[in-house]
Amino acid sequence: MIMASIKKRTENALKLCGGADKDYTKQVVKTAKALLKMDNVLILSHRSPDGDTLGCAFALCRGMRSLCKKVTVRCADEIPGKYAFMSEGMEDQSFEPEHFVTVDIAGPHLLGSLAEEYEKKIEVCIDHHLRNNVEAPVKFVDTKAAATAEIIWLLLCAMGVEMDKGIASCLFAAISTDTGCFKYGSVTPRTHLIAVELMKYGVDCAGINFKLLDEVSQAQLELKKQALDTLEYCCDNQCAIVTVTTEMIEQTNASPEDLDGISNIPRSIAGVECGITMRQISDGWKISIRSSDKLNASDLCGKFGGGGHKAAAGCKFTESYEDAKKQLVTAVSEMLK
Ligand SMILES: [Mn+2]
Repeated sequence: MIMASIKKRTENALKLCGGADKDYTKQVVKTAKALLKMDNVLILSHRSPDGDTLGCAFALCRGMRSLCKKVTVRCADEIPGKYAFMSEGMEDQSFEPEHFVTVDIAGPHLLGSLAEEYEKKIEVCIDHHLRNNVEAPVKFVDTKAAATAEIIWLLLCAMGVEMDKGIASCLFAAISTDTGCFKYGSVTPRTHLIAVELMKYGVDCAGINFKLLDEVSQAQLELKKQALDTLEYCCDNQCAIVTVTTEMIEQTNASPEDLDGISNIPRSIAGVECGITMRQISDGWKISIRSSDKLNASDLCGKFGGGGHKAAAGCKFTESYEDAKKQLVTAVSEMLK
């Protein structure tokens, strides 16, 4: 009887956002069922948290709490202040977690400092990244979802959670940030149809979009100014590189979230198919790639042990700046041939 209603609710939700085949429906039902069985749940977000991982975590947490479950969210890194609205009004719950769910996490290393504690305990993994290597008995990875939040919306509907403004705001923020305000190639009719459903609950869409996508701090702008001075071109101007050093970060007093947005700059230049941002970290260089259809960013980063999406991916180098750059540029020029 309960199973039948999960299936019915899943079908209704899928109908609202463009439909799906039998296998997909089954996957939603299976994952929703696994979540419904759990109590005392810990939802894990990825390190350097973004709008998607946090929006998913808090939406799922709010939804499962509304079903009278004990649920909380954890992340290895501090949650930037601009996302504070997501957990607003939520009570602290103290309990010993028994079940573990990851959202928007492509691999155990993305748990950051929490990896050791939880990587072997994950029961449900919900994600949309191309190369997902999380080990979990229930894995729902939909690489066609523009944001993991699209999947969370389906799951909450399937679970019979009553949507409210708090949940809808988390999910809208997640989708909007992961799609650059609905402008990336990953956006599908389903992305918009789900946003329509969320807007019905009075989400302050303009406010969220401004806060999360447009607003900059003075430190962020100052850092951007300095980073732009490092801009250089290669591969017949089809590749542009921006560098952010530790010195720049210290000098401008920029926080990790102030780095957001810089990685989109090189790719935004006309004629550039691959934008590279090289950021100095304690043990080397953290690379962010943004690319056009001409180059698969995930494949490029895969060559160096990283990964991500077709148009946005990342990897890390422990080599010197010049070495790292040389390896990257060689790989890019080969891929652009
Ligand atoms: Mn995501």
